[in-house]
Order: sequence, then structure tokens, then C-alpha cells
Amino acid sequence: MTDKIEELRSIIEGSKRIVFFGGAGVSTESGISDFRSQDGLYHQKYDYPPEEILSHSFFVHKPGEFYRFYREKMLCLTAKPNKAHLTLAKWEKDGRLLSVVTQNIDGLHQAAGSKRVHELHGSVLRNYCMKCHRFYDVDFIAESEGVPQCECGGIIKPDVVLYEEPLPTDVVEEAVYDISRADTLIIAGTSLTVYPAASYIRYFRGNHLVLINRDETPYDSHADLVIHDKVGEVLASLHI
Ligand code: CNA
Repeated sequence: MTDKIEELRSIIEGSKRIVFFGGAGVSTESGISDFRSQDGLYHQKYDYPPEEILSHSFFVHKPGEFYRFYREKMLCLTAKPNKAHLTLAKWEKDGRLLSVVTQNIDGLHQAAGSKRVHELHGSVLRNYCMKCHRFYDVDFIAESEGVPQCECGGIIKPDVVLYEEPLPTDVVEEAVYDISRADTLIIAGTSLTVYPAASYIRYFRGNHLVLINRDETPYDSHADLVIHDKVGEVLASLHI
């Protein structure tokens, strides 16, 4: 492992335009469950499979059930950025990291100080009335009961991309643009099984593709360096 850490250090020190592509595994060290790990949400028992609850049609037909699951499992308002979030924010400030492309919806990269964050799946911190588009913050959702409603009577929906919904075009364009001009792409904390998000890493044309993930991924054989470990601990151990 020491050899791999040394190799990663030398890659990072030689890079000027790093892009970090991450997923739910980036926030497990902050105490937020991911979906597909052994202790992830998909291995727990609910009345409906989480994939179904987090779909657009479920939200439309059973908004009460949706919000029960969502408040309990997707809103983790006490979570704090971990060493992965903090290291990436520092690298951006130091001028070696171009941006973070994330599938996460928890806002922890921005909480750590990262500025250029492409949120492919939106954020729990933003919520809108489906009728008049008025903005509501996350505390409003957390403190409301049942299906949160706007003053105008419309239903409020989190600004997160549910299954069956398209990704925001402007965010995807910027993410793909950054990935295509990166000299190093670090992919971490993602099973790379959720599409189309996982497909955007194919736009990488740079020198070093690094994969840091606890479990194996379908992309391991494409990477120059693969580290099967916790991303927060790995990044912090570099002391860069
Ligand atoms: P996933 O499919 O649950 O995969 C997570 C991956 O991370 C697994 O392969 C794990 O092995 C790995 N992993 C877990 N902890 C660590 C760690 N500490 N260090 C390194 N690797 C780790 O999650 P994906 O992100 O691939 O799937 C995309 C979904 C998950 C997106 O739609 C997200 O919105 C959604 N999600 C987000 C959050 C969040 O915002 N924090 C939480 C749960 C799910």
C-alpha cells in the first residue's frame, strides 16, 4: 500500500488540472450511508425498494411515502465534511484541482470550501414549489410534516434528480468539459453503476486515471492506479 500512496503522491504533485469524480462513498466517512455497500441503504428493509421510492413516478403517486423515507434516510443535516472533502477543497485553493464532479446530493463539498462543484444529481439543500417555483431551504423540508406544501398550495420537490428524471443539461456540459481537459482524473467512492453519470468519465483524455474505492468497480481495469481503501484516509495520508 505504501508504494501505491507514493505513486499517488507523485501523480498529484505532477498534476495541474485534477478533476475528482465522486459518489456516495465520499460521504460514508461523514456518517452518511451509501446505496450499494454491505451496510448501504439498498441492503436494509423497507416497504418498497429504495430505487422505487427514489423514482419520479413514486414521488408523483405516493409523495407521503417518499417524504417519510427521504426525511429519515436522505437528509443528514448534522453530517460534517470529512478528510476527502477537506483535502479536495485545499487542492482547489492551491490551484491544482479544477473541479469536483459529484453524484452526491449532500452539499458537503461546498461545506468544506470547494467552489467549482458540478452536482450531477442536484442537492437536498435546494427545494422548489412545483407550481410557482418558490425556493425553500432544507430546514423547511426537515421541519415540515407529511408532504411539504408551498403557500400557493403547490407541492414542494427537492432539487434532486430522481430515477426516471433527466440530469440538468448545463451541469452535465460543464462537468464533461472539465473532465475532457483534466490532466488527472480521480474517481472515488462510486460503484460506477448509475447511468448516465458513470458514462461521463469516458470523456477523460489526460495522463493519469486513478480509482480509489473500497470495493471493486467495472472500471478498475481501465485505471493506471487502483486503490481499494477509504478515500478520506487515502487523501489525508498524502499530506498535500
Ligand atoms: P453507491 O452505488 O452506493 O456506491 C458507493 C461506492 O463507494 C461503493 O462501491 C463502495 O465500495 C464505495 N465506498 C463506500 N465508502 C467508501 C469510502 N469511505 N472510501 C472509498 N469508497 C467507499 O453510490 P454511487 O455514488 O456510485 O451511486 C450514485 C447514487 C448514490 C447517486 O444518485 C447519489 O445521489 C446517491 N447517494 C448519495 C448520497 C450522498 O449524497 N451522500 C448518499 C447515498 C446515495
